[in-house]
Amino acid sequence: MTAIDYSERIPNNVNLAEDRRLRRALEQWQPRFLDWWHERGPQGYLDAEVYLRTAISVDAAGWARFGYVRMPEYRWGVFLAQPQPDRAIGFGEHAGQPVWREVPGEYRGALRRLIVVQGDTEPASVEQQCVLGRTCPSLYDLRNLFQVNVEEGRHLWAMVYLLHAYFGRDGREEAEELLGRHSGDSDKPRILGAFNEATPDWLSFFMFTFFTDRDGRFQLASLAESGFDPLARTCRFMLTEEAHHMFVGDSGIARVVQRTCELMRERDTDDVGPYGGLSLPLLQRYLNFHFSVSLDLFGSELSTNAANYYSMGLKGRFQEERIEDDHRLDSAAYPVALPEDGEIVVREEPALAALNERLRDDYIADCAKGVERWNRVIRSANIDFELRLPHRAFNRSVGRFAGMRISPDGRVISEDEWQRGIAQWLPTQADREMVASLMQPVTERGKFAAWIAPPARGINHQPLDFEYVRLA
Ligand code: BYC
Ligand code: FE
Ligand code: FE
Repeated sequence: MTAIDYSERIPNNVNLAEDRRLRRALEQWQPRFLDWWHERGPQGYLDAEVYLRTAISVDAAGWARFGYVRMPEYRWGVFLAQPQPDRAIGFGEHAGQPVWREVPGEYRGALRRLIVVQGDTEPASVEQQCVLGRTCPSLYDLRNLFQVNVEEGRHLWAMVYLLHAYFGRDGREEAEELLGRHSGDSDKPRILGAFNEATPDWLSFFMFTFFTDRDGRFQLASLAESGFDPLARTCRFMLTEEAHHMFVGDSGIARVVQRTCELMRERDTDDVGPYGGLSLPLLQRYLNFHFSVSLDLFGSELSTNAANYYSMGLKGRFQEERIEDDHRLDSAAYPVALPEDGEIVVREEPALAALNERLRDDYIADCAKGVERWNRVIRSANIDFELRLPHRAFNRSVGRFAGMRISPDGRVISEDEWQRGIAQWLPTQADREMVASLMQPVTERGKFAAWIAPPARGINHQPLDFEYVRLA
């Protein structure tokens, strides 16, 4: 049940061999995916051999095999977590009923929309990161970038499988469109805002994997609660891959912070720019940007879409089964920060409508833990500086705070004050140029760029000077 069949053209544990129609449909989509990968995927490393992990089973223990792979030959496939026997729908109007193994007709449109939005983000991130290989700070980091990229590619496969297997013709059309929209394209952009932003440098990449992949983690966790069992099982397996993406961001920023602190102490200055480091205020500005853009991904504070997804049993709360309430929320309330008469006030709102905000709260709490880990690095260097998450209303483009002028500490401010503050709050052109100037590739084994500390340990118990990527 858990073993993955690698003798198939499309590795899978969904018995593709016995579903000829589906297999043929996916085999027709496969070359388009590969064309897309060549055109829009990692640039310049098609022949490099990369030390990647590949899923060999969906068991929690030992699902990965490590070995050298040329990325275009990576075995992208369809892997679902094992079904849970007698699983019942955990929330909403159908709570307690057996989960759906087919798409419930009345919810077809809503479900397809959720799957398409999820699927759209995966290739978008690969497109956003396609030029980073050229400026890698080490072979270790280059390998991690590519690991993230191939897994986001596989996440696209996961959603395309659902579209093909369960949505017939319009599913196939949506699967095509997932390769037809492109990040930042003015005619056919990706669906969600953050996925049309550029990821031009490695600081942005680490911030992205910390903040934006973390939205992925929370969204996938909510979808893993779904009453539509194939979606739940797909997302459960995706979450095991997502953990590594979180690690890349978390440890990446921690290593940048560590290097910055070392330079500050060595040179006895806050301004480490001239010595090839990234100053703490600059890191704070990047953090502000990526956090606020990622908060937008949760949608409006009050959303009938979110309420419907929940009542329909399609998208749950984070760790729904651990929450002790009626799992219907018909009369429950939830506190939501909202703008009112030029102020930000917290009001009790219907919990159903506030589900996006609730997930955003869970996300913010998780981000705060990561920031605290970075601050521990700063404190242990005896430096008096604290990185902070800006207020949730700062720099928002989606929801009730969209377009409002709100300072990082959560004050509603005038346009004038905003304009005066912005250069301290968000990355400036000079910051971006400074960061870009540091992005000189380092591809010698065991060597790391001067703006980032080496990691504590290698991948899969390999040493730091392991040849994580064999350049062609
Ligand atoms: N940009 O009712 P509302 C990941 C639209 S990341 C542009 O508040 P709803 C990954 C919205 O679609 C995880 N448009 O929204 C990370 C709606 O449009 P319609 C991705 C936006 O539906 C890194 C309208 O505004 N997965 O996996 O409650 C690397 C009203 O909004 C945005 C998911 O998101 C935006 N930011 O919530 C790789 C899970 N926000 O219907 C991968 C699936 C909202 O009026 N998606 N809009 O035309 C969902 O659950 C929901 O679609 C959202 C939005 C939470 C995104
Ligand atoms: Fe993903
Ligand atoms: Fe990810």
